[in-house]
Amino acid sequence: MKIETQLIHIGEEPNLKEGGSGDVVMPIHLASTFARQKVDEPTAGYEYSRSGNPTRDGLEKRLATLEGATYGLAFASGLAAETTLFLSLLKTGDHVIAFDDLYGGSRRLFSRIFHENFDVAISYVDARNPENVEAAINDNTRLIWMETPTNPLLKLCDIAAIAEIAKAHHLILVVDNTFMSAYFQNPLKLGADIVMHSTTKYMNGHSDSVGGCLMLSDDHLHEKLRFTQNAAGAILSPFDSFMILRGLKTLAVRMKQHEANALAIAHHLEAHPKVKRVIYPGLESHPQHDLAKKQMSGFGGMISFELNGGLAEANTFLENIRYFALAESLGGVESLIECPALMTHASVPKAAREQIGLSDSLIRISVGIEHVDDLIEDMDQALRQI
Ligand code: P1T
Repeated sequence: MKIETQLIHIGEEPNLKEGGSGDVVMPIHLASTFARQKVDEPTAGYEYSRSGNPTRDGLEKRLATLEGATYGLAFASGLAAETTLFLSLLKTGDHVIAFDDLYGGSRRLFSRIFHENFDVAISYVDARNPENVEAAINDNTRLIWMETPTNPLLKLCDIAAIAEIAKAHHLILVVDNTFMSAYFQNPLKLGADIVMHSTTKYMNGHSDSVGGCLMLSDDHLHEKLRFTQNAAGAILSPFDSFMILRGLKTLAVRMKQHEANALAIAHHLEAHPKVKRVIYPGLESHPQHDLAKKQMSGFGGMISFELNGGLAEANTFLENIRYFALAESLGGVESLIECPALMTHASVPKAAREQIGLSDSLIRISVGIEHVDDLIEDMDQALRQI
């Protein structure tokens, strides 16, 4: 089955068995608990909604299929998925290697909670070069955490090359695939052990649900994650499970349009005299354009750029843009714009931001699926105000 069909049918098959209502859309099962006949007899499949819920099950099944995984697990946010993963697979004294460019909230979770409170050591490395990952491995290393393309600088790491290093050293490789969605990149097929998404972004696609997920095929790792999903309880609600099942149905058509719009805008900005540099994996000027073509089937809808000048020019631009809402988050049908150093990545220490090349005036856009002519016209009028 092709992904366009999986997106619509997997996990949402009408129940035509006796007593089934045949809904063509997954019902929202709001029950917190499920009855049984006798205390010593198993239930009809569900006991308590933290442990398992039919709406969430449908979503988890679809999520697994989309990444070519055996198992999918859904959580209350992307960070809840990350927290569950760390709680399940690490203990005090363990060491994690992470890309030095990550969503600010992921870095805050790793450094401020797991490092400061639980003594998990974290090395942030420039993973564009896989040798930097290998060089950071020590006797306590357990896990490699990659985001590719990264947020917000759209740096890439070679998933297959890092997966080889992880295998050779018996380490778990996790890839945060949020920016590409399951439509444009499938890290498990490139050798990663676990894929993570903030479903808040492209997977749901409409900026109206917060969620996260993990997909994997290893039975042993799955057992640990499933145990913690229930034991720690950071589960996705039935309503949000329904929302993501609904949003996913259009993932393929949305991603194609996000990409087409982003490519046109990236080219337009690159040629604009008031723009200093444009970062988009689909541009030939992106230093890792060849790797992007190799491991992704599209380039996505995220662009970062800098204007000539500095913060004052960036502010004028942000104050005058109309169709791009000045807001955190990404991956929805509507275009969004933000300034990472002051917004999504404000929790990353300034020295760390400077080290990775994240300037205060960098602007990040999440290109929506509006008509691209309107978006370009809007950018041009805001640029004229500078
Ligand atoms: O917001 P939440 O659903 O908890 O997901 C966290 C997260 C994880 N990974 C990546 C790559 C992300 O971009 C995010 C959330 N990012 C934003 C809110 C943002 O504006 O970048």
